[in-house]
Amino acid sequence: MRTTLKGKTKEVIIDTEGPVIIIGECINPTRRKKLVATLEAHDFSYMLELAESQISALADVLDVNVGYPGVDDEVLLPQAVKALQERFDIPLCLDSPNPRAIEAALKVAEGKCLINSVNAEEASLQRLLPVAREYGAAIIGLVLDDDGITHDPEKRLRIAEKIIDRAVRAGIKEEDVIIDPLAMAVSADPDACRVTLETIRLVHDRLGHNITQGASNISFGLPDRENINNAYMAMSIMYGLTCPIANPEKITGLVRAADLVLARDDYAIRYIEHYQSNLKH
Ligand code: THG
Repeated sequence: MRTTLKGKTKEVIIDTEGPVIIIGECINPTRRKKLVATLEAHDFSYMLELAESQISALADVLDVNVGYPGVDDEVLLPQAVKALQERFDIPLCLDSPNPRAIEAALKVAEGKCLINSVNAEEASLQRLLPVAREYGAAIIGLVLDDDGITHDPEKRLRIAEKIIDRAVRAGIKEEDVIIDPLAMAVSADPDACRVTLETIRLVHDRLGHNITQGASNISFGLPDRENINNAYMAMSIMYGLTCPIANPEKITGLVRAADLVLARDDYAIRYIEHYQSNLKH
């Protein structure tokens, strides 16, 4: 299955049969005090620097999250999108729990964005599916519903099916629904990663949709997070993860290696390209 996203002109295809696509996570105020401080001053230069460095590290899509307590992201998210699109031709993933912010950003965005995110709560489906349809956006569907988060992978699969079914009935193409299996901290629940990996396998095998997830959520609260993230990322890709939201400076090498060993990189062309681009920096 193929999901196409677009910047102003540039198309990115997320293909369940193709190489892994990297959605850069770094435009996110989590632990980035400088981003909050500069955005509060309506200064987008640091955000643009974060975009630039992620693009150099081979991000294919940029996640844009400008939400923090006290901010009106209905105003800030569209401004951030405009500033990014004036400089860069890379598809954007609009990351906000506020549907009004998503809608305001889609109004000014060029190309075809990814909405991050919709879930199976009735309010979310009713509010966001018509918006996605109106602006021709793709969506990330988080597998939680009005009963909350289940720890049963079969139930998470059924929630994914529900989101896809409702999206298609709202006029969205099936391939424009990317499923998020809900990666959560393994420090809080020893079973968290196993449940999510099994969900990835089920969604891949039975539905064949593209799959995303936050790459570093799982290691919150633990030391030496990169080892945990890398082990989990490799297993997730094996099971069917196709477009992680991650820090490209940390993940691209692993992603290229995973594509190579899974026979998605003939003659190691992309692997070597990344190695050489690293030498230049
Ligand atoms: N699924 C979907 N969207 C998501 C997530 C998900 N969006 C948000 C989040 N999870 C993914 N994005 C981030 C962004 C930053 C960090 C983690 C996840 C992060 N930042 C570093 C830290 O906290 O140590 C700081 C910056 C850095 O050093 O890179 O961890 O799961 N659909």
